[in-house]
Amino acid sequence: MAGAIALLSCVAPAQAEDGYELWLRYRPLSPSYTDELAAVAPTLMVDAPSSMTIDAATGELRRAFAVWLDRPLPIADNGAGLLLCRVDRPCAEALPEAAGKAPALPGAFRIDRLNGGRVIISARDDIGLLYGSFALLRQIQQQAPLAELPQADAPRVAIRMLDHWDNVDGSVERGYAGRSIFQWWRLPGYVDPRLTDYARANASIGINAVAVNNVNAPATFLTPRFIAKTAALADTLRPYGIRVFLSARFSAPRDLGGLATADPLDPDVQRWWRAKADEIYAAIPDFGGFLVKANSEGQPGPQDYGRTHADGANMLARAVGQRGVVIWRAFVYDPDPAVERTMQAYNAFQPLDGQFDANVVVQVKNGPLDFQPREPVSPLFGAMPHTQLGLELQITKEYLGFSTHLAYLAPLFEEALDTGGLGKDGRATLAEVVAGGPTSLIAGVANIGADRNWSGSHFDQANWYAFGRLAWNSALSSDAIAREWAAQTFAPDPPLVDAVAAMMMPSRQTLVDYMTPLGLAHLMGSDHHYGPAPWVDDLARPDWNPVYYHRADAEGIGFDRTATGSNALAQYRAPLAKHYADQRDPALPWLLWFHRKRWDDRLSTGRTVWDELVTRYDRGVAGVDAMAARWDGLRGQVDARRHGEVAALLAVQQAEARWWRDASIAYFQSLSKRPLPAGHAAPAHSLDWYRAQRFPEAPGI
Ligand code: GCV
Repeated sequence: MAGAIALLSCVAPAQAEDGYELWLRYRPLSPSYTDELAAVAPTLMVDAPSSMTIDAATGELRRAFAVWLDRPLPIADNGAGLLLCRVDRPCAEALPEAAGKAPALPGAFRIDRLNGGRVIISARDDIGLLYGSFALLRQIQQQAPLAELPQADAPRVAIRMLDHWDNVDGSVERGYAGRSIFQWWRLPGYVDPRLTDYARANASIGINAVAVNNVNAPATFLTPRFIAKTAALADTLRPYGIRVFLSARFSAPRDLGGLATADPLDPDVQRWWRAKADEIYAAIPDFGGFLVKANSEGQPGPQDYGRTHADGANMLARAVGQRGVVIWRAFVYDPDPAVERTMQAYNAFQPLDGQFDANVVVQVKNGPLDFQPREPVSPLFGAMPHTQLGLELQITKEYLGFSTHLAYLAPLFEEALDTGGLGKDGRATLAEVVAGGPTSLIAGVANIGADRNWSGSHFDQANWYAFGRLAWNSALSSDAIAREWAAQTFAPDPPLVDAVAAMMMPSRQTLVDYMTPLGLAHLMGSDHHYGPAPWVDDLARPDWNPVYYHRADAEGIGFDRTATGSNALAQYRAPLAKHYADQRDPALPWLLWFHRKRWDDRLSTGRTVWDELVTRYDRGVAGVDAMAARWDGLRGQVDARRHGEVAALLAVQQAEARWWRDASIAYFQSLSKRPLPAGHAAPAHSLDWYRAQRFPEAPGI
């Protein structure tokens, strides 16, 4: 009977699914592939000292193989089956010469097939065996030919981290997938079993660190009650190789400790933090360290006492000592709003290069502004050679349509990681700047919540997945990641995988086209960042207003950041500055970010700036329509529930892409006074109508 069910589910993918299992679905495979698999893995043998991480690895292998083989995978003391081998054990004699030799960050592994038969996963550490197990399962889920299993892999970056912006009350800042998964109120007594699934998912893509609370942090998270709660989380995540971090409020010595100051040079303050770190390490021996947002958007920091970011970071780093790291965010505002917004972080941090302790990582957002649909990279990546810089990406789509728009972010991440002209000699890519040492870091602001499907939409799971895969290995291509995700998430059926990848790959550019074409940025509604509001001009700081960024008027549009304007370009090293300054076709994505143009200036496309803008808005709308049509064509090939949920969100996106296009054109046309180019329709409503829209229910504030 079980066999009949297995066969059925191979041929009828229309079984209802809710997305909870993410990419770890382990559905039955084709009968011929299953036969081959049964021949190479009749049993599982483990040659490694017992540990919770080894148990996690064997548990995951047995969970998957039980489905594939339609019987439990027996654990054997010897034999010819699948072997998990720690290279300091006798099993290593069977391994190829290279195994365990190359120095690498923890987590490196090999998968070998000996004499064309037995599959061996080997590693120097337990976490490598867990990662190797997940890599094997990933290959099998895609029905990769068994001859293609052998591989050697190692992470390029030591700390591959999710930053949760989760609050004490269970809400999530910029969260679009429900409440916090951490359920603070029930901790530490009750740990939701879901957190083990969360840990499995993270480990399967190499994520090994988690900041569990919002960077806008109250000191509450440093109280004994919350340390106990965090310790319970750490216990659950530890078997999967995940260390917890806490966002720390810089003023905690005052807020909790009753001190009169939080001045980092004050001895009492330093003692308070050392005692606090000791208290945390007593409860969580592998605590990762602190993540800090200081002197930014109202958060306290060392500048409140006339001290520098380095003074603040080093004081905390000394409290943590050798036991962990301090991740200090470079997302800051200059107190003087007259300084051009995109230059502020560089101005604040570049002069501090070389002043940070060895266990401080300065975490820099990918762009100099704030997670826009497209930004140039932050110039800091080319300007702090004596500082360990970490990269911060945003997985939750604060500025990219929340969880209702389909936008696959791997191309955005890849574009940033592959940007060259950085590092100390101006010849490194961003990926190279951040890779390497024991405190190398790539962090992503999580898009995870208590929604059944974790991310608010099925396709947003791909952004979590792609983040982990690229943090592990930035050389992977977005397309390859989309394909392996689609095969595991839907089915390893090549035409289906082709169709899903073809939807995903252009989706971010499509969104750029209908929201922020040609290098425009920060045009979203105030506070919630939902929908278009390019007209907003009344917020307290000039650099909070969309009009500050697009600078459109009767004459033209765009921000002159060249030498005739703010000269932000000068913060980049020469080759990259030259690339960004280019105004010809491949560089058009940056055009209005760096240049101010007249409406009638002619571009390398042959169109005027005005006509090009309108053309791109319409290209974006057409792109969403194409995506929806492609998905419609997959009806019956994807289970009905997930198909219907994705289709419903694509319909929302179709409507909202039109809204973005129409509202933006209505506004810019009120300034340009130019007619729409032939063949492009007028906006559906008046500009006043768009300006009057209000969304008190929009999430994320
Ligand atoms: C956590 C942006 C977001 C804020 C966020 C901030 C940051 O401004 O809108 O919600 O705060 O970035 O990264 O600190």
